[in-house]
Amino acid sequence: MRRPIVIGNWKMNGDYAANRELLTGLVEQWTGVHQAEVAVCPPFVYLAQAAELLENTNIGFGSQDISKQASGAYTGEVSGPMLSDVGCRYALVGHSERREYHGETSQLVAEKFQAALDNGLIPVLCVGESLEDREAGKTFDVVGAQLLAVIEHCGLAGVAKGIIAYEPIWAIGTGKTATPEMAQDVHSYIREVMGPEGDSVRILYGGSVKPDSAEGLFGQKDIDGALVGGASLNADDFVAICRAAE
Ligand code: G2H
Repeated sequence: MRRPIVIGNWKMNGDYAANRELLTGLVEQWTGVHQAEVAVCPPFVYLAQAAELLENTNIGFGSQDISKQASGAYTGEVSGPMLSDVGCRYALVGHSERREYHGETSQLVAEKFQAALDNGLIPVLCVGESLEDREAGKTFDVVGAQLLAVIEHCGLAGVAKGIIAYEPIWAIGTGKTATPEMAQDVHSYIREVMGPEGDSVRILYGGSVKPDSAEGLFGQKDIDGALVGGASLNADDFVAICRAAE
């Protein structure tokens, strides 16, 4: 039995006032006992604010990235020990925006995944193909290679301690969502690559998930929740997606 989970990826958005409004709105609407696990990933500088506003609630929080190093002369980096110290439960690794705009390779992503595990964080590994890859029929090759790099570095058992997010790049922030069937095909492939460990690992879909597309996606047997960008910046929309996951 895999517990559904919905994670909001705020990307580089927010400020103290807007975050307060968003987080207090979420807390108000997500009280009580829920089947779905819910978390948000604000920018690093607002993690402490999230820690304060989410204290003693059933909403967790995590980071959007993590350094592969634990400490030292790495200007601008934020380490696993720091993220644990501030109360993070999750760390996103290998988001396509990190791979594309910051040159992150699958090897570096694998090291970041391990750094998260080493610090008691749940890594959320993002994988996904570009439109060009999809049109060339290379979706499984690309997603498989991204996943295998982490399996080789952290082992199947290591990867199974994390969460996998399938995010087709062509669906990110574009308003184009993969159809539930398209997403299901890739989720089922990911589970197959994971072998016996695949039964328990949670696989999220990400890419323009909105309240009206969530239900169809969550109806698929291998889709265990969502990594939500744009729609996670609005409390009503985000909560509607969380409810659809239950
Ligand atoms: C994909 C997703 C969140 P959005 O990047 O990781 O963003 O829902 O805005 O496409």
